[in-house]
Amino acid sequence: MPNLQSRLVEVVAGVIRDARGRILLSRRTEGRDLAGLWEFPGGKREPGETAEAALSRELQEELGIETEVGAALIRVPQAYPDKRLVLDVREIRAWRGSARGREGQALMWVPPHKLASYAMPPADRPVVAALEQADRYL
Ligand code: 9L3
Ligand code: MG
Repeated sequence: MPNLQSRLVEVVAGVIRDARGRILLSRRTEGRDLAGLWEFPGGKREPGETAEAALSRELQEELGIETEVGAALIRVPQAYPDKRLVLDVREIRAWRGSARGREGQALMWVPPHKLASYAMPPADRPVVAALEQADRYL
């Protein structure tokens, strides 16, 4: 049974698109949890930080890009044995710089219809479903 008293970790992630409409995935490096899985880039929000500020900071640290954080796409709760995580996913409205894996991680620009074929952390799966839903009605 999930322990409702367990630690709550707030994580922010971004949907970053290039000029061709492809979406950026980042591969989690060896030696961390969920290593080898492809995720929407982002990381933990620090105390006192807004979600927007946290996401811009994480994307600068991990990818070396300046970003304008846009609308909320989806919020995914995920229970782990030792913690509860909430993944707060935002659209990136604009960005500049050239994205590179500044922490040794591989990056991949993926056409939206191919996102589902990448192995992802469980919290990122509903993000793909939300994007499919959104893109279908564009
Ligand atoms: N996480 C899941 N999906 C994502 C991101 C950015 C993060 N798109 C999970 C993996 C870790 C936790 O959130 O369990 C914290 O992320 P990090 O600080 O290890 O990147
Ligand atoms: Mg991270």
